[in-house]
Amino acid sequence: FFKKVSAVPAASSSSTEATTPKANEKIEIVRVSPVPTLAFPSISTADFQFDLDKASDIILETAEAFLPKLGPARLVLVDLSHGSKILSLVKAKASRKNIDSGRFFTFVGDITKLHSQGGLHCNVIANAANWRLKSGGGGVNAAIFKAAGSDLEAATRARANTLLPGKAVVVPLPSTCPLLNAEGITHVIHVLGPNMNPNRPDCLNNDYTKGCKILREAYTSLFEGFLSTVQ
Ligand code: AR6
Repeated sequence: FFKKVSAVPAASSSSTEATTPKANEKIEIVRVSPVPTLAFPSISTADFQFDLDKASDIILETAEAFLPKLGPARLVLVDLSHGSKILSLVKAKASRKNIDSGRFFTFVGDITKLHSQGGLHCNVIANAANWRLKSGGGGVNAAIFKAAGSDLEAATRARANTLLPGKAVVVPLPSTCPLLNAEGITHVIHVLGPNMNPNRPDCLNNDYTKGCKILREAYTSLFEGFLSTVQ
């Protein structure tokens, strides 16, 4: 990410001159940091079977509350396919609200390949984790641990061994990590959402009063974790 800066004062150049460097004009190339960006999957709505409509309300509500605290930083909800129901719901609800679409938007792509395949720079990604913070399983957890290699497992262990529903843990990636080198991702934030799947631990048996509270806490912990990487 580079920006071309003209050394000629803006006031002394017309708009045509500004785009056409002269022989005596100095061009200075300065490095500009990309806008801090968190890419996150929809927590709990696939393997954990959480209701999509309720989840979309909570994503919007928590993102809206956090945007003013994040400066220019961006929040991007990601899913694998253009047919994603959660992306459609969030997109439709966001357009009805007064949310800055440059700072909160949806994106279709593999969260481990957003820069290389989608051209989207995200320096932090979230993982819909399991309570043991173990690699494998399915969904986005398996994809992130696979793409990050053993570095993520070691870096995660250095921070935490388990996670409670509604909590998040921020894991900085070591310089050897393939996700950092290939995609520019500096941190993974593991988040554990509420579970409505009877075949997974801590099933809430359709108790959406508890479930919504935990999902709200999960996104709040995630966005707070992201904020800590921005500050
Ligand atoms: N890139 C972007 N989004 C993805 C990707 C990917 N590579 N893979 C899946 N998604 P899920 P959960 C989307 O099931 O419901 C795991 O086994 C997916 O379409 O990964 O919170 C863990 O170990 C969906 O929208 O997470 C836990 O045990 C979203 O990511 C359990 O599943 C979340 O789907 C967590 O279940």
